[in-house]
Amino acid sequence: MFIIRKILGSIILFFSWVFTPKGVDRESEAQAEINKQTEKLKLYQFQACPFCIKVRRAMKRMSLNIETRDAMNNAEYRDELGRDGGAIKVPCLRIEDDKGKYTWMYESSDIIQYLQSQFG
Ligand SMILES: N[C@@H](CCC(=O)N[C@@H](CS)C(=O)NCC(=O)O)C(=O)O
Repeated sequence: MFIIRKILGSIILFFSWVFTPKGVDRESEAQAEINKQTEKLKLYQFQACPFCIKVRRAMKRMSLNIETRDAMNNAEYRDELGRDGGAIKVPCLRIEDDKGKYTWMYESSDIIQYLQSQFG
């Protein structure tokens, strides 16, 4: 089972790489402003998870530079996700508000909808 998942994950990653979406082009000032806003966002994810790939492709289409955190191989990020997010399930977007409070958003479709509402 592990091997099959590994192979399927690699195939999905390969096709996602071949068909990498083109990002939106912005004026450098507008992009810099968006980069500043996306510093408050962190995407907890697994590299070959199809739902995470879906979110990363949406980020690419919107040219969002959001830090990704590997919750499979990095024990610190995995612990944070389980402890503070509530479940070790990916993708999960950690959103920091102006007061430094975090909201943990699960579900790929909800994350994409949120990003589109903010930056789309
Ligand atoms: N409906 C969820 C599915 C997410 C999902 O199943 N993620 C898997 C990795 S591909 C996961 O985190 N599995 C661990 C678990 O459910 O405990 C979404 O669209 O985000």
